Amino acid sequence: MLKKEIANALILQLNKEFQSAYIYLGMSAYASKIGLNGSSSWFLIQYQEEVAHAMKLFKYLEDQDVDITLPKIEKANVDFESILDTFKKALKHEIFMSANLNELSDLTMKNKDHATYNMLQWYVTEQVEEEATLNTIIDKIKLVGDNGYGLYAIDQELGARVFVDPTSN
Ligand code: OFO
Repeated sequence: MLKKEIANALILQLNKEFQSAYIYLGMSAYASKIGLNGSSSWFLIQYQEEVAHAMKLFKYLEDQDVDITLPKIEKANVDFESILDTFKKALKHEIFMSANLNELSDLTMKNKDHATYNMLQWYVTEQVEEEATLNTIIDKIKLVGDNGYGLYAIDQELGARVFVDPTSN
């Protein structure tokens, strides 16, 4: 049985995971609009990953017999300055998510809720990987600058990403 404060915080995190998915869907739409289909596909896979993050939390809340509520999801942006700006905003968002997950971990530690703390460490580790991946993409895009062929090559590379359910391991 979860403490009310922890159950409510997890419901908020569930909402943020769905919000993240929606944010990436917007980024996918933008990339497609400017003709970067590989980047668009990369963001679409990121959308699927975030839905998987949300569903892992949903399942945990169900297993803990929490009365789940589903707060509303805010409008997502579909306009960015460039693909570099899009990936920079994605990184900024993931840093925000990491901070949220750290706060949540602190809360479970304070409440000696070991089960929830353990469950959250999966997310904390996942965040390190997500931030590192985005940093690498941003560095590559910065490296090619205004070189259209370079950007095309990066876009092709991003388009090769395939969806692997991150919660399946
Ligand atoms: Fe990429 O944020 Fe979920 O956890």
